[in-house]
Amino acid sequence: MAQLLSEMLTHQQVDIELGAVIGALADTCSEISSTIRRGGLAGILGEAGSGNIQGEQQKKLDVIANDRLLEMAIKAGVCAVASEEMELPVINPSPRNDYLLLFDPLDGSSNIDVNVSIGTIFSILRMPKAAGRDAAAISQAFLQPGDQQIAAGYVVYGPSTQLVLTVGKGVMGFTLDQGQWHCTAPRMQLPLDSKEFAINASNARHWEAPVRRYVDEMLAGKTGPRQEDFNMRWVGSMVADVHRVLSRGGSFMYPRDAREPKKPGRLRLMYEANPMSFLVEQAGGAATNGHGRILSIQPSQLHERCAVFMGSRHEIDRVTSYHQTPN
Ligand code: P6P
Repeated sequence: MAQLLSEMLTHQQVDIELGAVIGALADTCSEISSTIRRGGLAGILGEAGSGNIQGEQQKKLDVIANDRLLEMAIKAGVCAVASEEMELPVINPSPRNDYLLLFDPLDGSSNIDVNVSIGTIFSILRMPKAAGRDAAAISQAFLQPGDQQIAAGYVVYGPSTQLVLTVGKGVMGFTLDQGQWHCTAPRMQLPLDSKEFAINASNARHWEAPVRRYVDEMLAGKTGPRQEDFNMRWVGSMVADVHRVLSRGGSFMYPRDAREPKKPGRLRLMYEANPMSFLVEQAGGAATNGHGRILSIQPSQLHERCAVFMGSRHEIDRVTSYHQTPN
């Protein structure tokens, strides 16, 4: 019989407080899953009629998921919460631990109304011991490199609802059944090589030369320098694409491009790229911004963005090396 989330957390000797926060988060995602599955019947599709800090139109489910996760986090006693949907962190008036929780409550929400997989992404940091407990100090405390994460994961609301989690001791996968999370993948490992890549190819004319070279060589297939045929996927939901990469290998890319040259990329560092990079590295893969490890980036703003290349190590090493060689 597959072990439950609580049993796996005990088995991995996870601190009881941290286990309690992860358990509460997983339970809230179970509730979110039930709401999503009712779709139009629950009156939760469509726009919320509000915008977020990213300048994006919020979907009703963005707001519902954010509010439920925020309520959970405050009850679980975390020190403070940051979200893609909230400009500023929310500081817990009655913290019971020194965890900082960050999340993208519903990633890929543009897919909600067309019934394509979406997900919740989360990252857990710890308040530095020396940091003050005033609002300014707590807000500043979020700005830690991804290597400082003590836990990270996502829940993908797909044909089945799955939780993929790391506490720094490998990557575990769980499947939801009647409110319980059953461990169905005790140790997810990324193949070093793959013949599958994910990128939004409609942006090709805006890519930088190293990205164009990397993708063109794969498109050339057996007749080109790679002498292999490749396959392409693009769901338009990071959680779905990265879950496929973690499950069977491949590369997931969202490079910076010329559309907005001042922006380092589209995806957000703190609650998208960092948690996914922690998972990918823990599963034996690699994750860079084209020039260095994503987990080494020192953030300067809570909602900053970065370029993302992550997946099978040999593929990410290759595309990153192309950024090192002159045009
Ligand atoms: P595009 C969803 O909005 C998201 O942030 C990621 O989940 C996804 O990988 C990406 O944007 C899709 O972007 O430009 O293909 O719509």
